[in-house]
Amino acid sequence: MTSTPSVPDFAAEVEALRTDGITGLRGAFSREWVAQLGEDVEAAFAEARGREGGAVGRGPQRWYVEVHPEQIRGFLDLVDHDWVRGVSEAVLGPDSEIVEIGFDIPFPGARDQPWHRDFPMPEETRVERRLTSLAFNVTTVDTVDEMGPFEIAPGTQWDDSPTFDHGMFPPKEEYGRYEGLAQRKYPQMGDISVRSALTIHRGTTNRSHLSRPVVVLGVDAPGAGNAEHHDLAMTHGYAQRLPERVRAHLRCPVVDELTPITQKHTIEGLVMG
Ligand SMILES: O=C(O)CCC(=O)C(=O)O
Repeated sequence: MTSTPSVPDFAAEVEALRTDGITGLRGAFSREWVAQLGEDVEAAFAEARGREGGAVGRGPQRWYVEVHPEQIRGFLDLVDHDWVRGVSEAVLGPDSEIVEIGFDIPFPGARDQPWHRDFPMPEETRVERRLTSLAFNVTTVDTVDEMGPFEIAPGTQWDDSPTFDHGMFPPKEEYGRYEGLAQRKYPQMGDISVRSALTIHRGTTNRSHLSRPVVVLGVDAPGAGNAEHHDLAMTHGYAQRLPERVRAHLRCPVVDELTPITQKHTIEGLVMG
């Protein structure tokens, strides 16, 4: 009898992403690691708010900021985590590309967003039912209901209708169906989730006195084309310090000096709330 070596194949995650369009891993990082991530997010937010175009509005009291990998001390730990690497490879293939690192930050007073996906459905998904990108999320706080959790409607990554405004916003008449499907997520410090950015979702009303930052890592299959909406770059020194297995997935410019990012990935329908 031969025994099969137990190499994780991430089949459960692949299946969950095809069915629900979201899954997660509890306790992937220590609370200390997440606290440091939270510090880097706060510093990047303060820097981005201090200049024109540094943070993009995603509704009242809610912003999105894209950063460079070296602004996040835990970037290497995150992208080199076995689960992040394994799920990326299982869904997107061996040549996946890291195209985005940033964060959403809803503050007290943030309201329910319109239901949306983060970009229109690509042809590969519509025609071949193939997911060509993933969004990994890491909360920097323990989520409680008052903070206005992230809400997602499982299975809706495949929804395809010409009635979607800009290919991203389902019509208000459909809200009842999304509300019927909706699951509120309460990730705790250390948890990671992964979703298709096509799965219809929204941030909800923050009634607490705390912000609820969430880091977003965007990974594409070759040719998916999301890199053109982002401005990731790294310095020569940083690139040299990365292990080759990670550098191979970062095809961004390598520069002498980083230029602060002016946000490109504006979701017009979310700006005014
Ligand atoms: O509140 C969240 O966790 C996500 C917000 C969001 O989907 C967005 O700003 O596009």
